[in-house]
Amino acid sequence: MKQFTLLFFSMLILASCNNNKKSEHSFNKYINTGESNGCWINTNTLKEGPAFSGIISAKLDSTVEWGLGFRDSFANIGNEIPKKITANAMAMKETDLDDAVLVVSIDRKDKNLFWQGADIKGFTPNAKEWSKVSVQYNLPKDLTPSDNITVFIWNKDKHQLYVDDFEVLFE
Ligand SMILES: [Ca+2]
Repeated sequence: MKQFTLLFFSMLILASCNNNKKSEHSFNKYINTGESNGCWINTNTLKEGPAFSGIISAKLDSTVEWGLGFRDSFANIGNEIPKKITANAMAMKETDLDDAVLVVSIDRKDKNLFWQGADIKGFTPNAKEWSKVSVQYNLPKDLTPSDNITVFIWNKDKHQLYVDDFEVLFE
């Protein structure tokens, strides 16, 4: 029993980067509620404060240009190359000045293969209210397992913004 338990926990550790439910197409599902981390970048922006879920969200302000994001290779994301990505997040801007961008970028070593940015202000009509930001893109057809995909908030004008329940879904 003890050996079985050890094996089980070893498997959990191996799967730690992929700790979310598998979808029907065998792609992993990634959600960052601020309360826990996975394959996420810029998690130093996670702070206690205004939050859509729990007590933690990602806080972007005049000191933070690169906000919470997700980064991994397609080899880790699923057992085939996905055709489509959906990124969802809850966002709350502090003022109407907000001009941050939800970016989806794919790189092969030093070369950028794909870049799409969606202005968050288009999804957040009112300051100090949580709104859903959602984008969906078809991915290029010639991707390889070693290509990396990054999905992140680019706070290009460095205004104050909170982001919570960041989801990255592949299909
Ligand atoms: Ca949260």
